Amino acid sequence: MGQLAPQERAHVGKLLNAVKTELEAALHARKARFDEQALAARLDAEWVDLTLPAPGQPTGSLHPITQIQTEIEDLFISMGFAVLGGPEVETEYNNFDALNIPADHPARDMQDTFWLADHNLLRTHTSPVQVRGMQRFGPPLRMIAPGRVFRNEAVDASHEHTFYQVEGMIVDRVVSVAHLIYFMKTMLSHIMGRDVTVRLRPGFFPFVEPGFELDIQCFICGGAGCPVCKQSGWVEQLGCGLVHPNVLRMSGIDPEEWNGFAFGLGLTRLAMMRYSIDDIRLLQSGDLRFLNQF
Ligand code: FA5
Repeated sequence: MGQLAPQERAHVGKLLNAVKTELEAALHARKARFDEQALAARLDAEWVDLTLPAPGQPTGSLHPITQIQTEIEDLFISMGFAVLGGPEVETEYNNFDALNIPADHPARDMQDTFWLADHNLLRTHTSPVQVRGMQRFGPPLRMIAPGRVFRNEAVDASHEHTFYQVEGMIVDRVVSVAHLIYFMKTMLSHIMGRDVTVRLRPGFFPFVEPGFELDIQCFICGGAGCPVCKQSGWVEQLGCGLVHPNVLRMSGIDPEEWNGFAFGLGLTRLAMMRYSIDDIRLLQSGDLRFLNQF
């Protein structure tokens, strides 16, 4: 403008103003159109059909151990057993003494124990519920007791410090190892959904005599040997035996008149066998990618 002749300035100034106004108007108009288009696109994308049914909550499912526990409970109820519960904090007496494991007995070392104050402990097995069952109901008795147990041991692929067992017990007039085998085969075949082959090995538990470890033939390899059964063809499932007369006597039952069998099944290990889970730590990891599969 400075270089223009004074008489031209007014004219050019007016012209430039007109151009500026026109450009600004065009810019605003285009911006408004873009805004409109963006809004239309958003309304299109975020459109909600209020007539559709609501999507609903995603459903959870029962933990695999709970599923097997429920199946075992239903099976034993159908065979006339009561399902009993017991506290996870137990007395030393119920967990050990009443099961024929006195304070100085080396068998106490078989189960590394979380001790609490005043001769209490976190129960190391479900066997103290045998004691509670016998004392509460007396003979004849058919009971199972599923529950959580605790051991102060190093965790690895097949050992947890917190795991599940199912205890079982019959006290009646004439109970034999044949009865025991029948019930164990029935239970394990039911859970595995097929006939299982079992074998008994001598096993020491102070509360049974004779005592056994019961193995099932590995159904992952059919007995040929694989990593799950450590190439032996057999997998240990439970301890069992005929109830020791001292155990009956201590709970006020006359062993001359009554006898019985008892078993303690590792429920966590059974779940691993049924679902071919190769690491026990997965079960209590809380990992939804694992749990969603059940
Ligand atoms: C007992 O606990 C006995 N009370 C079982 C019993 C009951 C015997 C009645 C006779 C009569 P044991 O310590 O072997 O026995 O454990 C029983 C089962 O629990 C084992 O076979 C195994 O399947 C499981 N188990 C033991 N320790 C662990 C662990 N750290 N993690 C996972 N499962 C375990």
